[in-house]
Amino acid sequence: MQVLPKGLRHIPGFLDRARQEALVEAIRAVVAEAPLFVPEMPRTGKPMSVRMTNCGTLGWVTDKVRGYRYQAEHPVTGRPWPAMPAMLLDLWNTVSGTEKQPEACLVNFYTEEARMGLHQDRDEEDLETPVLSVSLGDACLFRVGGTARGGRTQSFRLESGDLVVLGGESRLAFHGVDRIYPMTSGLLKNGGRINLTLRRVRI
Ligand code: MD3
Ligand code: FE
Repeated sequence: MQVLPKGLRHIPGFLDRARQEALVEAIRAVVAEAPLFVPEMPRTGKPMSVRMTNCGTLGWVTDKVRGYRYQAEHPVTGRPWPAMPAMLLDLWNTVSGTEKQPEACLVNFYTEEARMGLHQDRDEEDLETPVLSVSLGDACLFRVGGTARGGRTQSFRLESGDLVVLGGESRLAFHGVDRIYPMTSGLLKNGGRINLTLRRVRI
């Protein structure tokens, strides 16, 4: 019985260690310009356990009052997001299979206690172009189900250097991160996990 949604492509170990290190350096430069912020759940204001920032022309943000949205400015500094590093655009053009270019790269930083609950990504106007996910640092247990909440789910590990391309039906699949496996990668000096998701937002 099929559980993995059609169109989900997991590419283990796509990035070698040198490219992972180069990407971490590029993300450090992004974070220096656009500091990690604490996202809040809409309405309740409950802080999420993952810290975030973005690069590209648009970034995904959320707070108690205004909820989930894309905007061109950092929610704390008010400055435009840093440009998307060329390495990420190259990666997108190698694996996404689309001519459209990504506008947003959401940077998620997980400490060992951080989690991400099951959700769909549907704040984009463009729900057809694939999403590209890049994992760096400690491994995680990733969970993905179908396009309806409450269906069967399947879990697998995402390791540093893995890519996931979410095309086709999988673009609207429920997914989340159940746990981080501490000390499973030496890539980040102080441990933790970084996930990058590249997205096309506007049609
Ligand atoms: C399946 N991030 O930022 S990446 C997110 O590991 C997010 O930080 C997780 O879910 C993380 O929204 C999961 C893999 C992923 C990303 C986007 C998807 C899976 C997806 C979009 C649709 C379906
Ligand atoms: Fe998501």
